[in-house]
Amino acid sequence: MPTYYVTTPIYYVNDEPHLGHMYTTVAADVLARHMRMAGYDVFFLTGVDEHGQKVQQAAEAKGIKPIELADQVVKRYQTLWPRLSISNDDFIRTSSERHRQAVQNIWKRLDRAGAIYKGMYEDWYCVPCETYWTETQLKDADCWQQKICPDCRRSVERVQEESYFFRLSRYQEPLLEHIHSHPEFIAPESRRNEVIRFVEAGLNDLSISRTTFSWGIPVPGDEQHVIYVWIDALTNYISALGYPDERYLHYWPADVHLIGKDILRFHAVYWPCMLMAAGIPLPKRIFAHGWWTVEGEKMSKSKGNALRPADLLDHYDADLLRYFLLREVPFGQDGDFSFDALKQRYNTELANDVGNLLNRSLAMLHKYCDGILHFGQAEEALDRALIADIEGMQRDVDEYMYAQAFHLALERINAAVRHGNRYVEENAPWVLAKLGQTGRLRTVLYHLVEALRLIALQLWPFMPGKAEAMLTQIHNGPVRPAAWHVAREGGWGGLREGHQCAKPSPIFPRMD
Ligand code: ME8
Repeated sequence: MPTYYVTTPIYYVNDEPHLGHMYTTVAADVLARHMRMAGYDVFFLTGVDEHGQKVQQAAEAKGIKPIELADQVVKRYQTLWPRLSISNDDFIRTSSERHRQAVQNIWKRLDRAGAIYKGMYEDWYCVPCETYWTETQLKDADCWQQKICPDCRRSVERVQEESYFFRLSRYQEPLLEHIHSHPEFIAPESRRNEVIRFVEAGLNDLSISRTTFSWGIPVPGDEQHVIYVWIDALTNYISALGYPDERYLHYWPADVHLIGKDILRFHAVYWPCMLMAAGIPLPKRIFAHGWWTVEGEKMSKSKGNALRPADLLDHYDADLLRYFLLREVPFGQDGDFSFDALKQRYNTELANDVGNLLNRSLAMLHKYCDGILHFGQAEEALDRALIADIEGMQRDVDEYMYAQAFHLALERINAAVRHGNRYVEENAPWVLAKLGQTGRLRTVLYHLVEALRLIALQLWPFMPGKAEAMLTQIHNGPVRPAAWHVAREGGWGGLREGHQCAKPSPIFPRMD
């Protein structure tokens, strides 16, 4: 069975989960579910990033130990993800022993390759981003006067300490060569160009250890130093797979690392260079999605407008939130979360289109045929067009998923739903019933319900709960799509002659 490995970033435990964390994790879940259904042996990883100065400072501010803070916040993630139907196969904590061993191992491997040397770091550091900045970079970004971070625009601090360095500069040309020979490596295109420009401007060696705080993984053989949190964090993608044990190669290299655009440089520059130096294959693809604002404003703690998924879930269905996040904004672009837009999407696309198609189809099946499906008579052009569209939907959605074009996948499914509603109008089953054309009536109802079944199957990765509810009505009993494969259950004609469907009950009631 082919494998498919998808990851989310591991989230810092200095603060609670917010909308951005939920976004990447939902996208990864949709991909994982789709790929499992497409027949892949999928590994879907998420987790938390526990080390570093930022987490240590947040713990100090609360008067507790970093590990105590981590233990508290990790619970928030671990209780949140099931509420959002996240089907991750593992959850990595960077404070775990398996992770520590992997990080120290990769450090030794880099050292043996001659990619590490000791020196002095005398420049700037942004704690919120856990990023080093040179004076020149601050000046180039117009941040020198205020001494602020070019990325997050918060204060940077001066750091002067002994440090180990990674010979990043050595990998400038090999990295460019890799990016050019693998056009799919960084997506979307605009982000790829951004990385190329950054690398072409020249890579400086990277400071990869700190001595002025202690919350991290010690450098092997020099315990005064803790390993730079990004070297530590990036290694999660292989530590969770069992690295350095060879079994990590079952899923590695990753098929896609899903990340936000804020952490592109770490994933598309530092990580591949580290892997090249260590002689480990590079991930196949890195997809950097855009950022959400909320009701037109940047989310921030000080404004108090950071949306917390746990609060959203107290008021909105998990599936609706999942649908909205991936439907509203093309993956890769920035977008705005607003409650009006959420309601609008739901009422037009789910309540009116999908919900209506299911309700009216099952209601007519019960009214005219006691809820029993019959093949009816020979197919006509309208029926063949519907089948072709459903099969086209399956192919297109699959293609869009490989490109992480979630919004296009949903648009394509919605187009099939609209076709279904058009098919109802074109065939007017109520007229067929009146005219006593039972054969044709049965054909039409069969096509509607079968189309709905295959639409629900495509919707399942996006809205597992709602799609299961749809399938439960169609199948008239409990279903387990998690165990289904499109190649087996996804073919047209799966519903049998004489199959009894359940009575419709509203799955997408209108929201006011
Ligand atoms: O960066 N819109 O963790 P983090 C969309 N630990 N997505 C957003 C967002 C927004 N407004 N804000 C955050 C870290 N995100 C590191 C990662 S990986 C080896 C280490 C999402 O807790 C987005 O995925 O700051 C971003 O990349 C991630 O949250 C950063 O989470």
